[in-house]
Amino acid sequence: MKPLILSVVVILTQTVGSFLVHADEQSCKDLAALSLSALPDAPTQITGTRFVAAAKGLPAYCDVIGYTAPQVGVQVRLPENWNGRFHMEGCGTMCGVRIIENADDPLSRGTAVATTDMGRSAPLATAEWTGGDPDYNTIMRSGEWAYNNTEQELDFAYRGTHKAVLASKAIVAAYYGTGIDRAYWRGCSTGGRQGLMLAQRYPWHFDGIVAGAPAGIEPAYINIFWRTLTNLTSDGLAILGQSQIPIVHKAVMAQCDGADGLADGVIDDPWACQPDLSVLKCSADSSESCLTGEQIEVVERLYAGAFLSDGLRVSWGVPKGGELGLMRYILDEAGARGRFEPMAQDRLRYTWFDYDPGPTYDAGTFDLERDYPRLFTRGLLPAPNNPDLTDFKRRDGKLITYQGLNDMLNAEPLIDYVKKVERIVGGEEEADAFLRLYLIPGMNHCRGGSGVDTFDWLSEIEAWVETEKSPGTVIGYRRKNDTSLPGAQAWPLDPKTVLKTRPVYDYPYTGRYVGQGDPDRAESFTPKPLRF
Ligand SMILES: [Ca+2]
Ligand SMILES: [Ca+2]
Repeated sequence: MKPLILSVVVILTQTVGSFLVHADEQSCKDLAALSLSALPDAPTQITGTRFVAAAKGLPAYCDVIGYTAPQVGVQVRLPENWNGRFHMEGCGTMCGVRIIENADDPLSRGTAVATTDMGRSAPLATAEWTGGDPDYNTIMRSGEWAYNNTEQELDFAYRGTHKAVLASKAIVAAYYGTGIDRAYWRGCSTGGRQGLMLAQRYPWHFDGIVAGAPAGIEPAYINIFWRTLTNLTSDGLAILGQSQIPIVHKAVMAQCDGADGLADGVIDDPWACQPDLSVLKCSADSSESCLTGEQIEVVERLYAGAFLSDGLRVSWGVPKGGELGLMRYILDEAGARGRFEPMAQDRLRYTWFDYDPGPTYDAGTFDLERDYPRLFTRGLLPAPNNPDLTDFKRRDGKLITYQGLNDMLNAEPLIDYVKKVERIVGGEEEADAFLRLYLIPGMNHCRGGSGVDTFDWLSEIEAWVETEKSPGTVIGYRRKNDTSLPGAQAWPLDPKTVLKTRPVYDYPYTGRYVGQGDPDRAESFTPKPLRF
């Protein structure tokens, strides 16, 4: 191995000499000739470079695309007047795309940014095809790529991200001719999963990691199809209808929203809310906005979560206040044939069983008792559930994780995970030195919902890593007409675009309205312990 490593160092050193620290058109053009074929563990091919002039709040930068073996797509943007930081942006769902614009905010600050497709790319219907936004969803939510494809599943699980980090860092170092000062990861959902996986498996890659709503800590997160499954009769017909979900939500909000001190559409502590569902029950003279006894039993099961017959919990319940998220899983009206959310169906067909049952598999045939224990070879591959972060801590790494309390992916597995980390590193105080968990009332999966959903996590993690200023209470924002992607907004926010602010606290606290003052202002809230 030694000669190979040495030869790469020589290649990099030679290349470095011909590049300038500041980006310019010629050095960007020259970068296309950079040979990284001998980069250990990540033989890399640059497939294109282009120099982009300063515009729209972004500095001039060199845009680089390429791949690392076997076919992990990488994109890197190298700004002029580089600040020495490297930032990598996570992906979402089943990835397969590179949405590097999500890292525009660090790029605007002079940070070199990168992202990866996690080991597979598919032809993207770009804006020219759709007449609007690129159609990322079709690629990101389809699972056919994983059909009998262990290599790419391994890349999706963790190897692809690791290789993309190696490739991106090598490109940054070669271009600027000097090493990276600080490296940061940021992502949510699958991006949060990537972040935790990096802290667990490759603790030397990043100094600071922001891992939002990490997917799959609960291995083979069956809630994405079990919620459909538990709503089916033995004939496969939907019991609770989609149009009844808002009725349930309204009843829960009526009982729990104001009970936390402020009727603002947000339940501050979902675990403190124990709604009386009998108010929903149809009586002899009731209207359409009521439920049958059988439908109320479904709602009770949905809140309780899934268990095996020996009492083992295998999935968590719908968060109180987050009921509208069920409309993704209960797609049909009562009595109609129940259909499964397509990505949930694909997970079962192509990613979780030892032998992919393939395109004809019907999630409706899943038997919890028989089939759940069969998901623990492949289903565990992408699970970021190793709580031993000792090495990441020893390297002085910092980790911020967060999740919305209305998230249908459930905050409970993340809370459990953080508690396990605390035990392993020697208690809460030791964990406090490198780890923060924020739970955000009213927020859905990564963003949206009825609460605040916009945070400057990046400034928090950079300050923690670089100045030892540890994050305390963090201010969340809800913006007017918010359609932009997470991370793409410029900081500080224009106050004219802010609808309201609220503080979020390190776990186990939620915010409670103090009883006076503007309920849309962070100053009007005080911490209160959550019931979980
Ligand atoms: Ca409330
Ligand atoms: Ca497979």
